[in-house]
Amino acid sequence: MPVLAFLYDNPDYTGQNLVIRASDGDLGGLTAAVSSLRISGSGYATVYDQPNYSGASRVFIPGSYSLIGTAWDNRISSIMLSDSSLDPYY
Ligand SMILES: [Ca+2]
Repeated sequence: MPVLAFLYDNPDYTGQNLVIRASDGDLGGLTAAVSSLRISGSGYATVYDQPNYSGASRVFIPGSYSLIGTAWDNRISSIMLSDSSLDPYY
């Protein structure tokens, strides 16, 4: 299955949300607002704290993540999806 990302404005996968089916360099109203996310499918997502895949980055493998209390709460500004079964850490 292709990798998908579900981004949420609020904790616990609530609030304004976006389904990301392809890499997106500008999250619009969710820019610097994402507080929880889910990644599904085969692959991984790389998030960036600046638009257009720039700035600091972090990789998320499939799973559910709360960003509250982490350095990435309200910080994601763009996201790149990678369809791959390869582990991004190797
Ligand atoms: Ca938020």
